[in-house]
Amino acid sequence: HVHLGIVMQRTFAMLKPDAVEKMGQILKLIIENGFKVTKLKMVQMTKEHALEFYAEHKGKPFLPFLVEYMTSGPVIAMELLAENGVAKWRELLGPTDSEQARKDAPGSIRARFGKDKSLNAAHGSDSCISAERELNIFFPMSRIAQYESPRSTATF
Ligand code: RTP
Ligand code: MG
Repeated sequence: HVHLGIVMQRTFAMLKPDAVEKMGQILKLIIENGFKVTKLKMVQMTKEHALEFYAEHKGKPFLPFLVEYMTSGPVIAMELLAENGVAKWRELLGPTDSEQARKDAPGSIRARFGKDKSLNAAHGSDSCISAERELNIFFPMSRIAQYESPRSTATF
C-alpha cells in the first residue's frame, strides 16, 4: 500500500561510563532534538556482555581497551524514537573521534561530552538491523514484566 506521512524509527543509544555523570544535560539535549525516550535503564556491563555487543569489532586492536572502558562503570541504555531516528541520532552524536567532532560538529554530543577517539561519551546504532540486535541485547522481551513491577509497590 502507499505509505504517506512520517515514518518513525527506533534506535539504540547508550551513554558510556564517562558520560553517565552528565546524563541530565545529555537527556535534555536528546529531548530538545525531538527524540522520544521510549526505554531507559542503567546497567553495569560484564566483559561477556561487552564482547557480545561489540562482536563486529572482533580482532580489532582497540577491542580490549574498548571492553575495559565499557565495563569501567555503569552505562545508560536507551531506546529512542524519532523520524529517521537511526541517522538522526548518529548526526546528534557527531563523528566517532571527539577531537574531530569539535572541529566538524561542535554542537554534537561527542564534541561536547567526549574526550578522544576512544572515550567518546555515547553510542548509536549504525543501521536499523544493528538497532534491533542491540535493543534485544539490552531490552529482551522476556524481561518486560520487570518494567511494571515497581508500580505495584509504589505508594502515592
Ligand atoms: P559507536 O559504535 O560507539 O556508536 O561508535 P562508531 O560506530 O562511531 O564507532 P565504531 O567504529 O563502531 O567503534 C566503536 C567504538 O570503539 C571505540 N574506538 N576506538 N582507538 C580507536 O581507534 C577506536 N576506534 C573506535 C570508540 O569508543 C567507538 O565508539
Ligand atoms: Mg559502531
